[in-house]
Amino acid sequence: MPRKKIALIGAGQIGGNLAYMVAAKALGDVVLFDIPAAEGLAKGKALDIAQHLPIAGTDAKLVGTSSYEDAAGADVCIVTAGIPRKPGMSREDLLGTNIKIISDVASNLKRTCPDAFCIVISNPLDAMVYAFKKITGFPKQKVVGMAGVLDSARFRTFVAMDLNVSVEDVQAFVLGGHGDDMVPLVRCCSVGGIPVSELLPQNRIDAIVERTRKAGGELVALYKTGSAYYAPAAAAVAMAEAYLTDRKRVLPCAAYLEGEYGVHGTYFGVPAVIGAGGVEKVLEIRLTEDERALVAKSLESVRKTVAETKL
Ligand code: A3D
Repeated sequence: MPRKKIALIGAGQIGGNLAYMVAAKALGDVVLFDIPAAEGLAKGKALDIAQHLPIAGTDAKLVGTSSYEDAAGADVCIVTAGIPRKPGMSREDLLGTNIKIISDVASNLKRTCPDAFCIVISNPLDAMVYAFKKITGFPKQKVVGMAGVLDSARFRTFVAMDLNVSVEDVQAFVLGGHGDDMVPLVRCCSVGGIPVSELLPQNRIDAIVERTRKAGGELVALYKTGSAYYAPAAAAVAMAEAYLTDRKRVLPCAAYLEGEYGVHGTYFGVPAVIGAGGVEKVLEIRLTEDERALVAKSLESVRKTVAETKL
């Protein structure tokens, strides 16, 4: 069986880490694409990562390129093309620049990778994945946004840090758009099967929820020159792996909704089953009145940003 081909569009901070993780896990061969001005960066990272494989003990072919023809026929495309936030910026501030970049990427992938499972990471996430789907016309099962896996991992990390327990034993998920009004669902967070509310007082839970919502900004303030990249790359790799291995993992991600959670024609963060069919199913849960109000607020923010794409 030939090795799978994974095209990474954008060879910046997340793109480089994606290439590293995909190759180290031997998920497939890697095409690391960037614009001609950054072709050296793409070629350099591809070569550098290839040289670590004899030590890692895995095989993958890596190509750095600025030609979409090298990405042709990819099984998975992961899109990180676009500028990241700098201190003081909101994700929405990126829209004007990144919508042009996503339009360019989408029209090229439509031509070269019509059968790929496409994971969009560029911000503002919910609007960029919407634009990508609109321009490519790819089916909703094949276009998904990465945000929920990362936001949920952040929530899990903060709970584990507070309780001094293994991250592996903390389960949680975050619903809604990838903005500061995302909805970490405390009711669904458990530690070794025990509801987190049994283990932490409300004020500490509230602080964790707030830190989760602002976790992206916390890293932007620390890095100063850009945003998070290790955890975002790992989150997208988990999604790609679920697709390539048909694992049917339940992963929160930005899925195109057609009635689920009462949402029509918008990408929104929900728990989804990812397997060989792509986004195979959206899992719906009943929300409390308070949760519904928070989700409605998040949806309003997503709709406002999507409207600005004018698509
Ligand atoms: P960065 O290191 O700047 O890499 C972006 C790369 O995109 C650069 O190498 C650019 O040259 C390249 N690029 C620009 N225009 C094009 C184009 N037309 N075609 C192909 N490549 C192009 O940024 P990064 O990797 O840190 O972040 C990438 C994106 O991910 C940003 O928009 C971030 O805001 C976003 N991001 C999203 C999350 C989510 O959870 C959704 C988390 C972190 C970052």
